[in-house]
Amino acid sequence: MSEENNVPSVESVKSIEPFEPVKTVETVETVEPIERLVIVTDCGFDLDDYATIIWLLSTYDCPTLIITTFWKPEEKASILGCIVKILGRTNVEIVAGSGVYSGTERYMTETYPTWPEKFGIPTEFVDDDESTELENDVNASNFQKCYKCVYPYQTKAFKENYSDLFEDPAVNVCNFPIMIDKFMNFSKLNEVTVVGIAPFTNLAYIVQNHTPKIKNIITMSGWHGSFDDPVRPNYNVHMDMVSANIVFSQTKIPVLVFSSDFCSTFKMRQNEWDKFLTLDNKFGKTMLEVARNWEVHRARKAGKHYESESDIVLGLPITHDYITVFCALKHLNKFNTSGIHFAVHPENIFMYGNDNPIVFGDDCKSKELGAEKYLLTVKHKDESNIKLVSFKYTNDDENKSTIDEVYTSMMNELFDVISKQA
Ligand SMILES: [Ca+2]
Repeated sequence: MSEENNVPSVESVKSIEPFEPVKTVETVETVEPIERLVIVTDCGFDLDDYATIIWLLSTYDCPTLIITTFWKPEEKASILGCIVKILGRTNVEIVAGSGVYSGTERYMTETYPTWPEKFGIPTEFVDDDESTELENDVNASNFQKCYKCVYPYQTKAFKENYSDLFEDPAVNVCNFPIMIDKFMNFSKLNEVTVVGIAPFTNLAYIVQNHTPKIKNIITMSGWHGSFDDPVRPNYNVHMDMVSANIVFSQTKIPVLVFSSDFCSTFKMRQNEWDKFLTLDNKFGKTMLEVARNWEVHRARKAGKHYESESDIVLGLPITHDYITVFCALKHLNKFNTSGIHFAVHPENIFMYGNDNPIVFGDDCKSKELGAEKYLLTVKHKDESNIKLVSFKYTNDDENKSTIDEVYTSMMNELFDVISKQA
């Protein structure tokens, strides 16, 4: 990523002044009505972000600003530009935010020592020619080049199916000042609800620059593992822990956090997915192509051999972002929330090596392993503007029928939106 993108150095982010504490702690009781909506997304991999955005755009017709992040955010903005046009929305702006990485493998290993090796190291160093070479090789080994390849496949699917709608690029490569300008203009008159379904880099910047206009933040970025062993913060937190800390350490904006264990409890059933596999309209087929692109990546990770891409069986997709947003906006009263305090230990942000992967105890209380052994702590604190939605504090059996009911309506609503498009 070039200098012009103004990606902040880690040092400059660390030196940002903390927020002044406020006396009155606001809590999230209900998040509707929504006057204005901001969505921060890392779409381009699985179906999850697309499902969330498609549902949001078809459910709320308020002015909306979408900010993309991670690799090639400007082309992701082009994909989303297609979706906005397909859904017939006219009051949606899309801005390419910054990605997380400045492009070095060292940054990744320093900030994320517990990142599982099997996922590969996502970097910027693969050029487009190399990506193209791998495009038709279903059985390419799963190293970092393939990880990055999931995303160009999806661009290709939209470019081929919607050449009339796909603008390349839809917006110029953005930088932080432009993004913040856009955000400030967007939120000038109304308070905004921010949905964060991506790593925190862009979210941290809008929080720092425009706090008064943010009504609340809904984010899929919990704890309690299930993303993988050992127990640890989830992907979105770990991808940019410094920025996550900025969002979670402020005390002015109510934040609703959905934990990984909560999202993992909702499982798609094969019969629900089978219904999606019958989609034969252009939009439905494009979304299935997106799922196939992700499956290529999954197959490579698992070392499965396929004769061709069309032989790949589409497995049940991940829907954690969608569950978060759907439950936050429509079913929050059905689930328990718990106040928490979140803190990154600044001196330990840059942990080297993989020797001490446990970051905190499985009951979410800080574990006295010595400061050098954990990266962050999450503690219970009733009076907090950060509310965690988690099944950790409830009886799973009691929630079973609620979960089934919520999940079924969620998938039906998504299917209806996708299937009725051209
Ligand atoms: Ca996401």
